Amino acid sequence: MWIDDSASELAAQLVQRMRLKLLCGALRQVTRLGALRLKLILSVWAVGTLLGSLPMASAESGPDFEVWREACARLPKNRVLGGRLPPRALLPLPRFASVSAVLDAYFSGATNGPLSQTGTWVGESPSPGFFDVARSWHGNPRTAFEPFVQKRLVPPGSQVLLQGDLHGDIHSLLAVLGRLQERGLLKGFQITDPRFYMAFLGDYTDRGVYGVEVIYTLLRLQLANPGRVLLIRGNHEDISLVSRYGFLAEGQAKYGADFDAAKVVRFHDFLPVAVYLGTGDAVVQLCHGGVEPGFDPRPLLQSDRTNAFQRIVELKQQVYLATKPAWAQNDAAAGAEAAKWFRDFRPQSPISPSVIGFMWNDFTVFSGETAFANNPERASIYGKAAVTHILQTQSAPTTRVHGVIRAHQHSGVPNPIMRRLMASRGAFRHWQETAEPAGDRFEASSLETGASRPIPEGSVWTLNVSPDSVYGQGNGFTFATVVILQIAPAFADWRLSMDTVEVPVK
Ligand SMILES: [Mn+2]
Repeated sequence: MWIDDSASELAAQLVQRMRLKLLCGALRQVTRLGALRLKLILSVWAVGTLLGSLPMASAESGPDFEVWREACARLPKNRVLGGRLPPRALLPLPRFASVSAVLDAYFSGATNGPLSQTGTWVGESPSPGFFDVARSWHGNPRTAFEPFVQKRLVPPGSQVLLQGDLHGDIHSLLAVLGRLQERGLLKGFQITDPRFYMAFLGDYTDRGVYGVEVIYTLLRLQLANPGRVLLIRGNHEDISLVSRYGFLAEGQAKYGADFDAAKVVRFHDFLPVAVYLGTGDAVVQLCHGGVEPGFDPRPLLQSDRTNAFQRIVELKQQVYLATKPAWAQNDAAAGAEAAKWFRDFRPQSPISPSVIGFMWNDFTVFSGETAFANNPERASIYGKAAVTHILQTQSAPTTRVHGVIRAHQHSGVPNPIMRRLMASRGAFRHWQETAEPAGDRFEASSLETGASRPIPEGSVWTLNVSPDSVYGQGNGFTFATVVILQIAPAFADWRLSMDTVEVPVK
């Protein structure tokens, strides 16, 4: 893989340096009480100006939704900033303490809630170090890296918002939440309809400069609605990515020595890398990247709990290939590639010794493409025959995995999948065409674009990335997609409902 262990070593050193800076910063401030007092007065003034007279006392009582939305509305768009930071005076969270407070509340929920209860883990439970937020797998003191997946069954008749990559785009997130307010599904941060849930598919930060504000908003939503807001771990929920693609730099620029990078990235470890979501005997796989042939979720799917977890202790991709799946036999090139790249391993990080497919993998666009290929710059690309087989082998007699809904596969320049994402109003179902039409001139009218779409057996859906981003700029789109999964008693009646909301990007 193009990112190796040295990247996470580097990231660990970075966190160590930040901790040292934090300590030095605290010492300096003791000797600069006067300056500190001035800073405090300015901060209070900024909070008071931007957030009305509301105090930021605790995570639960932070600014209410409308105040928060107004403060964020003043922020210049990512497209205008082009990577620069907004003026400090406009920051809706002038002090890191506000971010820290929601993280504390989040950690309290993660370490005392369902994740820590006996019986909720199928197979091996996490080690005690998993719940010790002062440790991490990349820091000191060190704990093991322990990724996991979740099964979540909800009552039939439930609706689930699904949101693709946000990448530091607070304006699009708030536009989507605004639409949910109009539709009466949300009131402020509070879900009003007992049958409504929300699932965010990862890549919350990096590339856009409002990662802090995005995470803060997501955590406020989750804290206000325990068990109803699912945050899934994308490939950017990894210290080796956020240290390279902008988020740690954003935090440092906004908060200086106050920014506790180790604390912020520790929240990644409590996010499942996939959620099997559904009702009765039917689920779909929600994740950021793609399928992971080395994982066997059947123990989890067979458990009689409606909310349960299973660790990814070991991935056995070669063991899967040894079952001689037909796709690897019928498609010799795909079989040879798989034999070359598949391996059995215990994940030491999201990317080593190889990537976790749920976080990283992609899918072919056309049904006529090969069943398996490897992109050494990124991850693996799975075709229809391979996905059909993998979902079948990963289904349990009691619970069938009917399809995959994910995000991740975006480009800053128009390419086959980006053009189809635009034409499909931000939710593209793979394999609708067998091949790219001659001359690269596909007919948008040949694609599904309806406001309510059935979910064929074994289908894979990619959701678009938010528009106030290099992706929106490069592909010329300005809409965010509001996707709601309608869960009926019978899977054949499930629907994906699509709505778009314009995001002013100037
Ligand atoms: Mn991604």
